[in-house]
Amino acid sequence: MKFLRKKYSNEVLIALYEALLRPRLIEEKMLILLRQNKISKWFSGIGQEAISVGITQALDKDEYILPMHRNLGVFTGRELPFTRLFAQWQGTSMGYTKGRDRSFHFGTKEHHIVGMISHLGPQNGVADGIALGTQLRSEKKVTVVFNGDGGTSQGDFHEAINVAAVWSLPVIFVVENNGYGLSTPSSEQFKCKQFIDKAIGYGIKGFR
Ligand SMILES: Cc1ncc(C[n+]2csc(CCOP(=O)(O)OP(=O)(O)O)c2C)c(N)n1
Repeated sequence: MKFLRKKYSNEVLIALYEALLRPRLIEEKMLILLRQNKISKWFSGIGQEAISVGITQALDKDEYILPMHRNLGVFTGRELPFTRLFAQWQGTSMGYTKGRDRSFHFGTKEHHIVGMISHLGPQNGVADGIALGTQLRSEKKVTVVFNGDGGTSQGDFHEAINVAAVWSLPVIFVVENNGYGLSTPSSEQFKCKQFIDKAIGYGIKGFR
């Protein structure tokens, strides 16, 4: 097999590989615990982890990330202590939401992660707000907000990108297209060929 190593050293490549492997191993364990009825829910990001991991590794540690329910690589990338992470998923008082939730609806200012808003689209507007703050303080920081392909069908997604474009806010809107909005196939969710085509309409850059 031929790998495209680019300019990266062995150390960097191994560190990236380990960063990729960590969420995968946790997820495999969580899926077993789910089948054993030891945890009550889990949204798998298996196969998508390079997106969370790559983005988190590329950012500075104090740049805000607004992840979704399949972005475990953001949490492991920011090195949240495992004891608290697992307590969160088990819904115990040591978790980030102190037992009020057992999922990914949590954040930690210490690690510059804003907890996902369950209604999906509205978190794009929060990203705009964070980015506006950095812009007003003349900080050279970027804010990254994750979306699933299904979540992009919400009006908030459109409004937030439009505002970010008009105000030139330093936000990266990530769309992870895994072919389904939970269980609704893409064909029932959107008609565009690819999401970056929408960027043209907003007047922003789009990369695939
Ligand atoms: C307004 C609203 N409707 C429904 C839900 C339930 N829900 C949570 S995740 C999700 C799927 C979203 O699909 P997508 O954005 O493609 O993400 P995926 O889970 O497929 O990665 C749904 C419908 C919700 N959280 N909020």
